Amino acid sequence: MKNTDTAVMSDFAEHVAEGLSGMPKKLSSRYFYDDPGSKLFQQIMELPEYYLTRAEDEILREQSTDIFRLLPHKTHFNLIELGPGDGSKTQHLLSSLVAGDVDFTYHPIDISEQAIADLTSNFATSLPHLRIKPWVGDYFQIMDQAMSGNDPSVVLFLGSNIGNFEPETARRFLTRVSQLLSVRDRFLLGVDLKKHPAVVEKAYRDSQGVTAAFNLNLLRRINEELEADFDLNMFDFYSTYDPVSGSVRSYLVSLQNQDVRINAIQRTFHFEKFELISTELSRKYSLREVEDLARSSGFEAIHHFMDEQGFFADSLWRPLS
Ligand code: AVJ
Repeated sequence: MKNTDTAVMSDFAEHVAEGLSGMPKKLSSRYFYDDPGSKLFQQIMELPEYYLTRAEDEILREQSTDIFRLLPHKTHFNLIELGPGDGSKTQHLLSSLVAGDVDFTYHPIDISEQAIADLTSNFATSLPHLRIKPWVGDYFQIMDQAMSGNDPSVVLFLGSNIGNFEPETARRFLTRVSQLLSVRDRFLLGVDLKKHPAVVEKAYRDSQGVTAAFNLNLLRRINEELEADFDLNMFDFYSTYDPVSGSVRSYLVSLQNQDVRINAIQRTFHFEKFELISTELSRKYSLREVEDLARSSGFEAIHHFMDEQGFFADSLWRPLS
């Protein structure tokens, strides 16, 4: 391959080349969310085993006035959401703020242009009075711009998306957020809590195989976007939960000795029979760990809003300086 070709390689191509060259092989769940992947995730949210979405929905539906009461702002503020997806997570909170005549502008920020377009058109119908300024791009660059005026901000990072980060990466990410915020700003973090391990295990190994399809979709995406020849029948999905660390780890398993060609990067990769590709971390925290995470990233946890079963927390944080 010529150097000029490498220079124009997409992020995705580069990621795949690097991830499949390493030992052990890995691919990041960051790339799960192309259009078919986002549809599969929407199906996951409806699964009886996937308690996360319903638990957080319950919190944001039943406690949005309590949440709002703890926000310091009685004048116009920016409500900035990192990675809103299709907006279904935030719908309840937004509609109760709109119904309460609260003065705010909603700034959804997503890396997916499609996600932002869908969310914007959904909210145009369901919440016509919502003042919305949608953004596509890098969270930190855009937060900086969205917060540039004089108004205070509330930043949302919901849905246990933080769970996809290794704890150290989570801390670095949250520290960067705290550095952008001032003392009058607030941060609301959606965290999936440690609970009976059997409940967690089932949520990531559903009986309909949607979670498996969600992971396998990554190989289909590589086939389509990078001209590869993964045989999806020759890979399986597997996940484990370690209740001590709170880590659900997901994998694709090669079911035979096989070679896969990826034309776009002009590489062939060998997979041993039963070799794993690591795909996702979905980390669970205890409330103690949430508070430690807040403190070690420049925040203080003010209040944990929880569902009835204590499965999930939306934790409200204030920056320390
Ligand atoms: C969207 C990252 C919160 O980790 O629970 C669902 C994605 N993976 N089932 C999660 C997911 C498998 C989900 N997050």
